[in-house]
Amino acid sequence: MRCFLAIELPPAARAELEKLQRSLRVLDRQIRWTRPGQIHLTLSFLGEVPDAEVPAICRAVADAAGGLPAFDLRLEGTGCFPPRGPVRVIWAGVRGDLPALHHCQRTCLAVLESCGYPPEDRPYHPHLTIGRVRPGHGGPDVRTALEPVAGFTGRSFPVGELVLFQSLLNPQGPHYLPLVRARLGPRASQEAL
Ligand code: 2AM
Repeated sequence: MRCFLAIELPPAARAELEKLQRSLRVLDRQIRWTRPGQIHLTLSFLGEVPDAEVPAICRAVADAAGGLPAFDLRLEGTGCFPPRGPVRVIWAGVRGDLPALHHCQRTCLAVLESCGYPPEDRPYHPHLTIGRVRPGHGGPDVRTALEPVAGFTGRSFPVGELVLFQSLLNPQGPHYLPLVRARLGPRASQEAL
């Protein structure tokens, strides 16, 4: 199954992103908006994982999470991928305790590597994909439309767990299914769903 490790957003942060998407309605024809309930902060994309290996990965992630502190983040800023040329993705950024986020992400990468899943060969840019450009619609007007929301900012929220997701690719778009939640902090426990 196709898997990735991520941080889920609390409902208030999802609501902030939904409001941001609504303020960008001028782009409705060009962008497929991510459903707010599906928006997440990816730490690592594992790709295809054989079913038999999932329990060991869940255990390794839960162990790693137990050694990491909880931390706070907030949504802030917007941007596009790639940084120049035709736009493919519109994202919201995060601020707050970024050193803790990067430490958490690096620790997870090391743990996943020890399970046989080496990291992707590109730097980590924490982001929340709020929309994907429909083919052929990523012209400079997309970047222009984002200018008024450059100052987008949300309220601080606690990050207390990591979630291993299965990504199901459907014709209507991807669906993300939580496989395991691993609490950050010394009393980490694993809750199989
Ligand atoms: P994205 O939102 O920037 O596309 C599930 O696909 C999650 O894993 C998404 O958050 C996606 O990031 C992320 N991801 C990272 N690398 C990926 C890859 N090579 N293929 C698909 N998704 C990837």
